[in-house]
Amino acid sequence: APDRKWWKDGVVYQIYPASFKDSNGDGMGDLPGIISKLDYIKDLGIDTIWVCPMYDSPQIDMGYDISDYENVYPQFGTLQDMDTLISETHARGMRIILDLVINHTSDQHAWFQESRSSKDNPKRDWYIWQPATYDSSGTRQPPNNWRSNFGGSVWTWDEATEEYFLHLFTPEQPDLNWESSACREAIYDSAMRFWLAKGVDGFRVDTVNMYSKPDLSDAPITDETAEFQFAGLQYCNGPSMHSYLNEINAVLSEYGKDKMTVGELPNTPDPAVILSYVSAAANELSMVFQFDVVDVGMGPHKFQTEPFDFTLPDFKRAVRRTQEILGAGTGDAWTTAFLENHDQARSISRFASDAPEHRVASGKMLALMLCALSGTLFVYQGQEIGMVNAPMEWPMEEYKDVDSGNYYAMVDRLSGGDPEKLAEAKRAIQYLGREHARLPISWDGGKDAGFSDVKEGEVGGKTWMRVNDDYETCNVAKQLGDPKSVLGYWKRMIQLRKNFLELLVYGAFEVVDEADEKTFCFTKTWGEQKAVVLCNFSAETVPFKVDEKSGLDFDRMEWLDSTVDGAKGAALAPYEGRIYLVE
Ligand code: TEU
Repeated sequence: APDRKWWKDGVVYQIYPASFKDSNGDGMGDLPGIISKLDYIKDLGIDTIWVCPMYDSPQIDMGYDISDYENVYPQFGTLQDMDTLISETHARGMRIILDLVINHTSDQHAWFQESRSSKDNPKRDWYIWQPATYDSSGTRQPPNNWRSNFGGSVWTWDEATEEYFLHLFTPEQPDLNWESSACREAIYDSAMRFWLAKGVDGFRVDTVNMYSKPDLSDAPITDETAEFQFAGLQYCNGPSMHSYLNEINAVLSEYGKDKMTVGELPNTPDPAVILSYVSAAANELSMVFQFDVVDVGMGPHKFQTEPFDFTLPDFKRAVRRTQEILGAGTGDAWTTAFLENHDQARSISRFASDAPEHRVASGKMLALMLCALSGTLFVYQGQEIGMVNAPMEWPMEEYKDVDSGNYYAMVDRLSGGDPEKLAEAKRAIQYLGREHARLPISWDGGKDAGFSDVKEGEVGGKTWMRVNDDYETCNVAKQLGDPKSVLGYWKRMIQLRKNFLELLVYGAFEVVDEADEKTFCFTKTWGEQKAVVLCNFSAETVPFKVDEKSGLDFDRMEWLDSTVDGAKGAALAPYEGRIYLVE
């Protein structure tokens, strides 16, 4: 029998508060909005919700810049709303995890305000300060050549105290100095204990491998033409990470043995390093998000690449790498399965087809694939109804994220406004921008897509992000109660996953047709049980060849489900998915 845990068995639903449901007509989602949809989430078959940052914040990076861990962003609601959200979630038999963003704070956080106030402030060393260096011409230079995750240098000069501070993300997100034990204790109290005491069941831990970065020397030059260099291998997985995580676990264990953590693990391709966090022996994080699948085909900068510059075999290999964490090396680790989150374009647009005639089929096929993968399954809001990217025609003004904006501005500056280069940058953003996941949820075909009922005159009379153009055809109300819809299919597949829990959640994964450019066939095995999953990632009908490729015997396969009503024949329809049990 598998070593079952609630956080392994259960399906997690990720909520992005700004875009989920607006209850008060100010154009932005809020906590009462989330509470009003808990029954909907429960009905989908969800066990756990993950709520993205709802803390007080200037919203430079949409809440990942926290100015007060112990308060709620007023447009989202109040602390009392959080208490209600936690108790209402638990009342429905679900769990709730929050985002733990502790690599950095907002520059508006009281800690940073103190830290920057003078060089001898007791909190000076709660952030990472460095003196200037000067080049041969006497020009001031940042302490190293690192590139921020959102472009530009990771260093910003502070005029008042004449030193640079480090920020791996925007300048408004200064990095905390984890080497200070006083700083660490403050983080544990404010960001963790405060919420654990309120009963949250765990955390999604933002950029969990970036806290330890003692080596601030220059990164190797990997791009001769770039102003700053990729330094991810230097600031990720530093030497003190494991001792910090042991401290974090000690805090969690003050609140029982059952708390879960899922950490974001960027820039970590080496399975041995992944296992050093998630193997049962290490026991530092319950599981991690690895980015192999969502980064498939991306170049050194995610926007500097043809978005469809990957083949299906690349995608399959990436899925295999994340699935193999489960059994890699010791066989005692745990993994995650996901295709979307608030930092990604929509999966139908990226990995299948969002053409109107293929959207529904694609959404169901990806649902089937995901529900058959091992590890904890994460579904991102809107994925369950098959929401797709914003239309290509939308102008740049609709793109409001700092990641896209900075990239576009950089291309503009470096190319001297070259229209061809700008068009290329825009196209990349239209494929890969984080905004696509941040469009309001289309709840129905009415005003503001049922997401909001924006009051005239307020907030410009508009939702904070424009609703997707297709909200009249693709929305929750239309799909509720329709078993043929993407939503209906997700419900059925989540149920199937639960009915074959050991096989589908805990089973061993194997790719059958790695080289095939059109189909993705894989098997799942648990003891004597075996399932075969077939997905057609092409717009063509593909003959059903599972026998030849896998050595599996079609006559001994029991049909379980297809995304195409009752399809059992010898060919897969465009974007069809199918699952069989092998007897
Ligand atoms: O993202 C961490 C991260 O690695 C990002 O660089 C991510 O790869 C990028 O957004 C892709 O474009 C987390 C959060 O998920 C993200 O929303 C935050 O902006 C970031 O941390 C900073 O807190």
